[in-house]
Amino acid sequence: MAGTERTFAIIKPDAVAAGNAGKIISRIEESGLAIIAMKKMRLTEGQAQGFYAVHKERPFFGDLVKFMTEGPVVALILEGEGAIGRWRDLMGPTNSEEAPAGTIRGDFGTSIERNASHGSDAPETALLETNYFFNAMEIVVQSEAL
Ligand code: 3AN
Repeated sequence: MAGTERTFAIIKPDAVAAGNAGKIISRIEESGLAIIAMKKMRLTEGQAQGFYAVHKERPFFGDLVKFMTEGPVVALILEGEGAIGRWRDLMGPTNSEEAPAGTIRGDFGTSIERNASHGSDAPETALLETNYFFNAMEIVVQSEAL
């Protein structure tokens, strides 16, 4: 069992522009994952390049940065038992053309690039990505009585 985890999620520009952010947020809530931070923002080119730095040698890097900066995104931190895997299951496979109906990428994405959502792939990347987008004061810890 993975235990309580945090993961980092992005609702990408294609999904925000299509008016699907609310539907995706509903799916997160219905899944039982807690949204402990959330903000809408427009990434700069530098911010997108930094976020995807691991892909900088890949042929699709330039297009990916262009796509991620074409309009606003919604960034979130999700918390729950096994949150990293649960969020990746909700999203479905990377390529929206292969993602089954009922998954976020299957229902709201259109291609491998325009795939509606991002999710961290491991605890280390979840922490890195969370810290890249959010500071401690933006996180609302629901599990603690205030
Ligand atoms: P995931 O987001 O499912 O972990 P990664 O880490 O392999 O997928 O890829 C990061 C992002 O880069 C994907 N979300 C996708 O938008 C984009 N990407 C990956 N492979 C390609 C590709 N062959 N062509 C265009 N974009 C790609």
